[in-house]
Amino acid sequence: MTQLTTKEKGIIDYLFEAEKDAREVVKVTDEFPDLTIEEAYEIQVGLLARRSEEIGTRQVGVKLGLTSKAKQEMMGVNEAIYGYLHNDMLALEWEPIQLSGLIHPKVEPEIAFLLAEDLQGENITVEDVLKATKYVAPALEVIDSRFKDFRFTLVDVVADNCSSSKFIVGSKWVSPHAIDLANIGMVMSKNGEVAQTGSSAAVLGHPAEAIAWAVKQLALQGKGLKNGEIVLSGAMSEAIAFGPGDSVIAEFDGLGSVSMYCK
Ligand code: 0L1
Ligand code: MG
Repeated sequence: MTQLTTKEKGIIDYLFEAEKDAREVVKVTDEFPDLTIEEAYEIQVGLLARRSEEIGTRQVGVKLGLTSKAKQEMMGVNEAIYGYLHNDMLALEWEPIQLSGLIHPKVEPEIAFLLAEDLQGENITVEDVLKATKYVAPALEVIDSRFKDFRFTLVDVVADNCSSSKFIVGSKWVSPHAIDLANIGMVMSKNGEVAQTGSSAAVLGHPAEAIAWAVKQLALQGKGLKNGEIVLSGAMSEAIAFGPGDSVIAEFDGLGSVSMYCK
């Protein structure tokens, strides 16, 4: 990791405390409008190192964000972003999500990839990703921006580890070669009512394409994905807000379903 500046250390403290206290804060660029995307990714790495030091968490995977054209247009950007998953973010279908530790959570449907090989390099292709993947599974990602009203710029959200909060992986895991990942339909319902529909095609045209993109970005920093890691490939529809008493289920063609319940 490169040496952090005093400004970056201050932002890391600010975001770490906001997550720990489940408290929304003013976005970083209000105070530092010139913060660059490179600094934001350095802050992100520092923030995750701080989590590991203070609460003993460790990296179990990577997540992609802004992988749909709709979300990119909403943010006025033409690139996806990535962040990291830590072991304490893994939630289970049969254990309720506690609202008390969260600020204003939303949930979105994704396809999770479980890797059985390392993936590193600037020329990684969709085929390389599929070859390195042992299983794909239905997943829900709970995003919980630390910023007031879920409003931020690209550099804010990158610094905030791309709003990462929790993720849940369903119990049906299948080989990526057993299914057409390019076009998986999905229906997400809240309390029995359809809330969103979507397709894996919304994820950069193919979820494995999103992962190949992330590997190329990581390669620029001499990093890659590791055997055993989980990768969330990006949302297949818009995220929906939830609160106490809500249950959400996402059903994927050929991949089964994944659900969560909030207490
Ligand atoms: O996982 C995501 O797509 C989140 C990316 C950040 C944007 C947001 O919080 O909606
Ligand atoms: Mg997501």
